[in-house]
Amino acid sequence: PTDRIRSPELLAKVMSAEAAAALIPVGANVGMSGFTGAGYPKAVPQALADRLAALHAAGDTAARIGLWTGASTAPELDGALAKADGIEMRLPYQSDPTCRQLINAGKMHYTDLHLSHVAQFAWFGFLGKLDVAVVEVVAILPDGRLVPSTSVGNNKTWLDQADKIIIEVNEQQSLGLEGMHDIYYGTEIPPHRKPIPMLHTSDRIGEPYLRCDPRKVVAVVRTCQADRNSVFAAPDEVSDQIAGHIMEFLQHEVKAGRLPPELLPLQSGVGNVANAVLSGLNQGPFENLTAFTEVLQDGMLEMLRSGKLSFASATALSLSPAATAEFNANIDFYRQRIVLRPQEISNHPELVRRLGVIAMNAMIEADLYGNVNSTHIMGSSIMNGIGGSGDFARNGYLSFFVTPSVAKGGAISCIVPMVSHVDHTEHDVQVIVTEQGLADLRGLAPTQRAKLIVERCAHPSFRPQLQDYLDRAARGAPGLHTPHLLTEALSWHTRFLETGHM
Ligand code: 0RQ
Repeated sequence: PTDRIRSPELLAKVMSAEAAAALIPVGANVGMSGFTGAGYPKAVPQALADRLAALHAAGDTAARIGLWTGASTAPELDGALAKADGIEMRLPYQSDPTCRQLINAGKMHYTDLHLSHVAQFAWFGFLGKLDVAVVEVVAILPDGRLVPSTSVGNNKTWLDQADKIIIEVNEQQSLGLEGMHDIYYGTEIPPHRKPIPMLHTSDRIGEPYLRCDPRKVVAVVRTCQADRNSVFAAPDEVSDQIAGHIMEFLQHEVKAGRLPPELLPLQSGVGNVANAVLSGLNQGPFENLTAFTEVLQDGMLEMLRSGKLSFASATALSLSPAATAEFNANIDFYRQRIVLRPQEISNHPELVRRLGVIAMNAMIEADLYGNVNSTHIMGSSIMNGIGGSGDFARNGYLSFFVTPSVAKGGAISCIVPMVSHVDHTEHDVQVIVTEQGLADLRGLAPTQRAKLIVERCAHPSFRPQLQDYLDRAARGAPGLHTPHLLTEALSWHTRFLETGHM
């Protein structure tokens, strides 16, 4: 099957994954494709993990690489390299259980970055030298340009910056993806930056292919394996209640004239609550919606099919196996309605601000004043990472953060006196939603925010305790703008660590 590798020069570089992995120097910084389990290389990472494990067995226990990606990947990439203890530094986002365990055991470094920052930090030289790019594509054109796969992520930057390139051509990915991507090459480094010429989510401002210097390509590897494609659970009652509060609020905002009837471009994080909100929107009164988001989940495909959503811009697909089959079967329909962009564009603060994105992201906990922790359990253990939530939350027209009001069967309140780690400051958080209700914090002072968050969002089993903290802080704090009892502010977390209950 040579039809997918149409450049004779690159066809001559086809080799096994093992031979390709042998070309990656130990200690190299390696930029791999992959974003939320889509479009990641399937064979070279495992072969590299085997090679590093063999080096460790032979006594070279320090043999590792720096691993940079778009966002989270899959067991064949993060999982394989982490199990081999082959990662020295991981960035910018992960959600792999073995990675998480090593990071929290202090055995792997992890730099948790805003996803829009990654590409420019690489150009600025802030992350060190990128040595090798390993990128999955759908096909190679005769002139060496690449048809991107199910995610774009940072691939443009990896291909530009790396000295050596390894390409995986995955014959499992649909050739119908050709034409769905829009790779923008106009980003310059300050002081030469120009405005990004995009006014609507559907604007195409770049090229459908990734440029690639064939002289840098050291290996081409054939693969034939599907993306991770995890299944989403059907929305549970809590997710449905959260979605219901958001739907009611959006209708209220339209009535008040603060949102147009077709709303503004939607960004939604990944997970079950996000899918529940999308299914709420799919049954709701709004028409001609658009999305300017990172990841396209099953829910967005349903909305495109029903016509509720007219267009979606993202950097990656993250579909269940059933949705993938449906997507591939109707790819000509979806190509008219979906564009996949580099993540520096899908998450760009300039565009998020200009388009007026409605950001909806999940969190671990929020505090009485509206600071949000999206990444850390009990202050010190990483869960996943900030991902794109900060890109959208700070710059969006409206920013929602959602969570069930309690975790771990009610032992933990997700509304606490003070968050144990801050990802989104009170200044970036406008609306907090739990299954209990919704707190609209816009224009409120800290004490007004706190009152609303306790009343609307806290679980009844923790509400009196939170109110008591607020009352005592109002009497005992040295300042009454944001009243806190500093010796007590994190006592809910320490109590949980000591007793298993907040
Ligand atoms: O742990 O599975 O061990 O029970 O945290 O919680 O409720 O299943 O929620 O899967 O939606 O994840 C913020 C982590 C939420 C995610 C976060 C425990 C809880 C469970 C997961 P268990 P849920 P979700 C665009 C946007 C940052 C990136 C982002 C995330 C586990 O949404 O990573 O926004 N966001 N990207 O039990 C202790 C609490 C807890 C708690 C929940 N208060 N204390 N544990 N848990 N609340 C997408 C990208 O950027 C790619």
